Amino acid sequence: MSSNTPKNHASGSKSDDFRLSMASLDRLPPDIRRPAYDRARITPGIVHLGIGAFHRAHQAVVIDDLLAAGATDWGIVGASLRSPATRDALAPQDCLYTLAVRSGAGTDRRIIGSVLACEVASENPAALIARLADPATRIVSLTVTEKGYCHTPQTGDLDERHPEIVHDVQNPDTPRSAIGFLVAALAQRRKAGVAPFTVLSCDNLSANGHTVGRIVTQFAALRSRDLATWIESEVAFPSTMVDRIVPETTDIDRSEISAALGMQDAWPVVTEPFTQWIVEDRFPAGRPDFAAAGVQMVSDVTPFEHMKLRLLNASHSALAYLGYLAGHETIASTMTDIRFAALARQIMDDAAPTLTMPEGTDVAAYGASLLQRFSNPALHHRTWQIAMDGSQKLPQRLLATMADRLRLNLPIDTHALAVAGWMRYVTARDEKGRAIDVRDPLAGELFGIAERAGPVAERLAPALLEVQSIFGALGGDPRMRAAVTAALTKLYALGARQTVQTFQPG
Ligand code: CS2
Repeated sequence: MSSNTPKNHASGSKSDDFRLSMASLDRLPPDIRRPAYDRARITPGIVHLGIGAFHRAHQAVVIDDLLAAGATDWGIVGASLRSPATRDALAPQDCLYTLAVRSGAGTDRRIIGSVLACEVASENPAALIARLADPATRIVSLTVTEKGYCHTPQTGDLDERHPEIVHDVQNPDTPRSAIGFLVAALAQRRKAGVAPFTVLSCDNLSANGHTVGRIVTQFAALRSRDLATWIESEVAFPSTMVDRIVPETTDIDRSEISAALGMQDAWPVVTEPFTQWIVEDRFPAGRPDFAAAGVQMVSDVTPFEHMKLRLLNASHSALAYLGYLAGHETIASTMTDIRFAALARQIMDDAAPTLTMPEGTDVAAYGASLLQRFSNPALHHRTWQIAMDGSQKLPQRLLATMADRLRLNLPIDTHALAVAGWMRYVTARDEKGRAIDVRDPLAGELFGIAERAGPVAERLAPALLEVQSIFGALGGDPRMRAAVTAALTKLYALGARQTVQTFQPG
């Protein structure tokens, strides 16, 4: 993301003397925690694809905790698929960076040392494949966002017509997609008689392990049936539920953190105190003792993943679309309007009857804690950021709950309002007629539909509901059409703020 790219810091310039690095660690203020372990002795057991802010505030922190406790000697090699920005920011600082944990009570800053190197896949695909194929690599984890899986969100199947997949099938040794890299490396390991790595998806997809396993196998089958069969029987794809709110780092964050360090950090990450990671315990190639850092190891993550997607991410998306339309820049600002907070709570309450949780899970308490987290005034989490890629997010966040509620004969109007908010948003014009910068792989298609339908709910809602890759059969359900059209009609008539303020769930 260009807005997130730090300004270039030419190496050798004077400011590098004051740059965070191994050499400058002992000049940090004494209250800032730093890696208290010998980084030279760490081996690269984990390769992470998609080394963005989320990974660096979540999994990399878990590994840093384990290294500090002497519970592992595995570190992380991070790779960006395309952009050199993270590597360019982190390489001159020996991949060290600051984790700033912010709450109303203040900020806690700490230096993370678990990332050993950063690579850029597009610059040298063969080098990354070799790294993945290296027997030292035992886990390949991913945060490539929903769209990075090149699948059809509604069905969870590989999208064989996706341009990157088409490219990667034709050029298996110089892939572009994460899926292409995984399969290229697995094929090399198989050929060399090396046991496969475990694939660990850390994205907000439902059944993320199962889903990535299916996509990888389907892609491999386009190359060779034998390879697909080997992957199916030999490779473990444990599912995980990841949770930590990590807004994009801004230039203001960079300056504030660099000032506190007394030296420059080109790409710190900013987050909340809460963090959670629930992982299915299937790692035939071995793993660090994740539980020693508070990770919950379970045999089936599905119920927790559903709870998180349908409570946290669903209400996040609802707040993002409707909050943006109502003129709120951040989630915390949206939450200051008690009617928006009530809507978020209603989304969660409506999801609850669709969940089957292990005994002892307090869904209501979880929901209450989410409302608190969303209200954290110290996090500048933009509604625009969460609104991104709605076509990839809606199915698992909102639509699955709606389908379940319809099966249970329950009303769906709260979720319908959120979906209508998304529809209004993807027209790319806000309520004052200003352009919205819609970021979504389907933005062009959605905009075309909106242009043809015009700002008329009775035409726009059914037209968008016909997009199969998002809505599937649900889009054709008359109850769905009626509820979403009614909500969109209100949004056009009253605007988002008033619609939410007068909303009464059915
Ligand atoms: C957010 C998530 O950007 C989004 O779509 O809903 O990134 C959310 O902050 C995380 O899933 C929280 O764990």
